[in-house]
Amino acid sequence: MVATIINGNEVAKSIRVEIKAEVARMKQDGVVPGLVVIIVGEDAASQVYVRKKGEACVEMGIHSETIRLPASATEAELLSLIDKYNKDPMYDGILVQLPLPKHISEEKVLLRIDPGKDVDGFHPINVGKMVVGSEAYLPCTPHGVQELLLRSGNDPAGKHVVVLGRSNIVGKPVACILIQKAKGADATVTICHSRTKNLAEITRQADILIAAIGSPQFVKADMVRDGVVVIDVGVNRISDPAAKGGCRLVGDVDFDAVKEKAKAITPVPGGVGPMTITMLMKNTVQAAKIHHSWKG
Ligand code: L34
Repeated sequence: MVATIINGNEVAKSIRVEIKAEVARMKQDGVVPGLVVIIVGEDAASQVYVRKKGEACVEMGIHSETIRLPASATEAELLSLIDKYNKDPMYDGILVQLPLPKHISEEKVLLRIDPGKDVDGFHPINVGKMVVGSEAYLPCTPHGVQELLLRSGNDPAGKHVVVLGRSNIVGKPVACILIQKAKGADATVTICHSRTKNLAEITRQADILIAAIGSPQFVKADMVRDGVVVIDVGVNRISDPAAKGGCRLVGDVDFDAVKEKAKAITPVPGGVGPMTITMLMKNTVQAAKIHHSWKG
């Protein structure tokens, strides 16, 4: 079997058309969604992602501001900046790009964001709501993965989903979302990680394999069964003398080999990444609707 390529850029584009139209209608009623993105330090990949978030806001008609703090910024400075935006009614969403420098506590920072403005869905209140299945801002990458599955015709209901990775940003929440008794979920989920024994035996049982470990081209063809659907969340830069700039992006999956066996697979770039940004736009618009009691 040679896989269908799930085009994340195309799926993201069609969702953005919906979001943009909705923002235009909100603006007619004087409601302008606002997002502030805070980045600390110079991490090159984070800079790219944050730039893309700002560009997407412009495209959607969402008011946005990006605050860049030096890596030397203190935890207290960051916390007081969050306090300022918690109080500012211009902003419906606050996002602090991760990872943070080591001297700043991620836990403290995420707790400080008003849960009603937590468009990343990382505040423990929103994580708790997600776990019990009540209405909450869902974390952007896991929610994007779910949308990609649905919009590519791969409903996870009743399927065996194997998740590689147990991070708070992707592995744990994606598993949590897909086991819910809900439309677009209802999967049987296995989570694998660095201490899992007989990993390939488990991944070969997957109907849907979600790779989120941050290890370039880790998933090889002999680790999947024929007809698997593969969602590759990894974004890794590897050196490649043939590529312009001397490096290129690859996922956590050995794409060229695995696509020969899969039914469908996401590429990197152009798979999950654009969906992450799009779900952030969706959450920001949702926050504005709630803050302004806008019913449409
Ligand atoms: N707070 N921190 C917070 N929220 C998030 O949702 C994120 N994440 C992850 C890292 N830290 C975060 C992102 O924004 C990962 N992530 C992210 C966002 C966008 C893209 C990838 C990861 C993306 O647009 N990827 C493009 C390629 C970009 C490139 O050229 O480097 C793609 O097509 O995959």
